[in-house]
Amino acid sequence: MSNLQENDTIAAIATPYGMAGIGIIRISGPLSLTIAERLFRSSKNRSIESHRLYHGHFLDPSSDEVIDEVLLSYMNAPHTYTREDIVEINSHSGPVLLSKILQVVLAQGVRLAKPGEFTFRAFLNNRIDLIQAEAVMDLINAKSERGIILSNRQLSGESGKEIRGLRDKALDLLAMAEVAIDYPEEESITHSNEAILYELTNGIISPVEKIIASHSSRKIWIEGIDTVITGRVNTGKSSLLNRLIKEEKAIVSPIPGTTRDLIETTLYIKGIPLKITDTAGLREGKDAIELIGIDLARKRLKEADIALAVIDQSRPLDENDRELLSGMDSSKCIIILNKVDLPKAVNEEEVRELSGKSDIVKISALTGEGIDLLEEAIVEKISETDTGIENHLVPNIRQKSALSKALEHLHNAVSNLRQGQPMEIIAVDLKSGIENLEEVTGETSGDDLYDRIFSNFCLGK
Ligand SMILES: Nc1nc2c(ncn2[C@@H]2O[C@H](COP(=O)(O)OP(=O)(O)OP(=O)(O)O)[C@@H](O)[C@H]2O)c(=O)[nH]1
Ligand SMILES: [Mg+2]
Repeated sequence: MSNLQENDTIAAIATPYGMAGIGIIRISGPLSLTIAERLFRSSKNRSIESHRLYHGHFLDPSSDEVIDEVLLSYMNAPHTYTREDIVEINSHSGPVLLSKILQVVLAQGVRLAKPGEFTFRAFLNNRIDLIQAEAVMDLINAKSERGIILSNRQLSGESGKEIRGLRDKALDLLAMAEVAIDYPEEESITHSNEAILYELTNGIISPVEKIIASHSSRKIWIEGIDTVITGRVNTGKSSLLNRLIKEEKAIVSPIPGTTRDLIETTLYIKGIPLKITDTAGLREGKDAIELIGIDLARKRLKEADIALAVIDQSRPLDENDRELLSGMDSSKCIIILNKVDLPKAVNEEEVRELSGKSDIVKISALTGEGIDLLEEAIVEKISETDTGIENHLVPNIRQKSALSKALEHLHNAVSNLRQGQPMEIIAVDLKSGIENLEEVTGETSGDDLYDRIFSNFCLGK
């Protein structure tokens, strides 16, 4: 763990910076109540009890001046977000006002909280596991209503239970393997080999595989599908972006090479969030800046979940079109023949031949013709990767990578068992697999856990 002290009192502004009706300052740690008693004067001079809301005034102790009229709550440990004593001050929200209140609080021997530190404490104090901690951020970042449902499932703790259940099964198998190591003469050993094999394959490996496969659903509902518009210069990529988002966001012009930067925005089609990016047209670049743009475009295309490859059907294919079409992965590509309002000059047969199994949709970005069909094609492409959500955990990249490592060890154990290798070897793989499963929930984790995960959280969360 990083050098964060765990027994000091921390505070942060928990609401976004800016002017609004209400802003919240959150304090967690042993000094919380003392601070509230020192800085808050309740309207009816009441003493502060836990889990109640009080109206009153927040004071500057150096002058005894009122800083703001506030509502204050105190929640004593352990029934709180962090499992420590917590005080929350609801004040008016103005940047200067909030930072003044925070400064007064900090002057009482309180440390400014780091991003995600409240949630980190909830994790350290065993109120939540790592999956739940990550789900908090998913919920805040959710890009769709279904994303909210998924995040809440993980937040409920069911996902952690599911993974711990699999870990416990692996622990049972390890115990069986250890018995076989200790009593090699026992007759029941062959029997236990088969039992281990069966349970490993059906009880652990198969559910882990299912969980890993559902990662793609997460991309769809929580993170947003990375969609890139690509194609040679002047084919109408920026016109298409504007048409899809119904806004003049990207510059459109008849001059080839208009777009150079990546133009990113979010688009919803039937409630599905897409992170869509318009890119520089592909050609032998004319100047250094355009070349940089084309490089960025190629890079983004490689990382994309879906590529919309735009061809201008009013012109014959050129080498840039051919190279693009033949290099496309048909599982993630939709070919768009644009400008159908103009006479056709492209050889459609050749497009089909070059693009293999990719879907082809004909549109006019200028008139809007065919855009509905394109949207349907996009939704269909996405649905191909949606696994439906049977299991509770829809893993993020970190969880998926730990699960994949577990899977590798479990597969090793299976093949070693089948080859009749000694139980000692099988036990080694089982142990590693168990460790990887525990990484998912955070039961075993490296020292840099805060830096890797929690430091990306919002301030005050
Ligand atoms: N007739 C017709 N013209 C179109 C259509 N789509 C785009 N255009 C025109 O084609 C030209 C290029 O459009 P852009 O959207 O800037 O093309 P682009 O692919 O982004 O171009 P670069 O950024 O230079 O690569 C503009 O003059 C558009 O008005 C279409 O469907 N029909
Ligand atoms: Mg453009």
